[in-house]
Amino acid sequence: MIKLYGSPISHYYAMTKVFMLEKGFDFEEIYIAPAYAEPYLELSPMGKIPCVEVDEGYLSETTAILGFLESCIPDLPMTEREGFRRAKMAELIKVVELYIAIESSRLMGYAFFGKPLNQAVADEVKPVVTKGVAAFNRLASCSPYLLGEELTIADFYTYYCFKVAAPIAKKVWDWNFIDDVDGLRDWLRLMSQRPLVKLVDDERDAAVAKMLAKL
Ligand SMILES: N[C@@H](CCC(=O)N[C@@H](CS)C(=O)NCC(=O)O)C(=O)O
Repeated sequence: MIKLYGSPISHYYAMTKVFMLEKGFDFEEIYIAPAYAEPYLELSPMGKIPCVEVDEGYLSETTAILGFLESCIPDLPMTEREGFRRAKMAELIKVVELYIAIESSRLMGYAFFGKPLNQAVADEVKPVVTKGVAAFNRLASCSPYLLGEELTIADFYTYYCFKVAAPIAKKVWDWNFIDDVDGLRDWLRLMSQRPLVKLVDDERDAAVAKMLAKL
């Protein structure tokens, strides 16, 4: 059986778990925090969560994990099948990852964990995220899903990245970037109403509340 390593606090873990549930995988969850020592580096060479253990070996990096899992159950497709559309899906995911998620996460300590704001970082990140959101607005159709009629990996990936990036932008720059993307609020509502997304969101909210109570 596939093993999913990580913690429900992680939004990357949450998107992987939701995807596995939506695809109908049978899997076991194994709690682990990010770790930068052996033996975990054997599983996840950057020490990050999540990672999975499948028959063929260990796999880390969420987009790689989702891509592999998608190929295991092709009869419930969550990837664009036609080559160019598949590349457009990858383009959208890259924009979210590189210019919105990773950049805004540099301010996570301030937004969520009471650390002081590093104004220099905030000033550096804002123009990148601004361009990222504008690019996302060009690429995403939100009618009703990000790439149109079909639900794809991009929907799960973006939903969880934005659940973290949007509150960061609000706290740091008082900027509600969700309102800058046509149809995004309706898409967020649509995604959040999926029963399996609700389930994983509730688990993550509870785990985050528990962690914050300990700080
Ligand atoms: N690029 C990685 C990012 C995963 C990631 O950043 N996970 C966080 C938890 S949400 C983590 O492990 N943080 C510890 C670290 O960055 O060393 C992926 O796509 O899986």
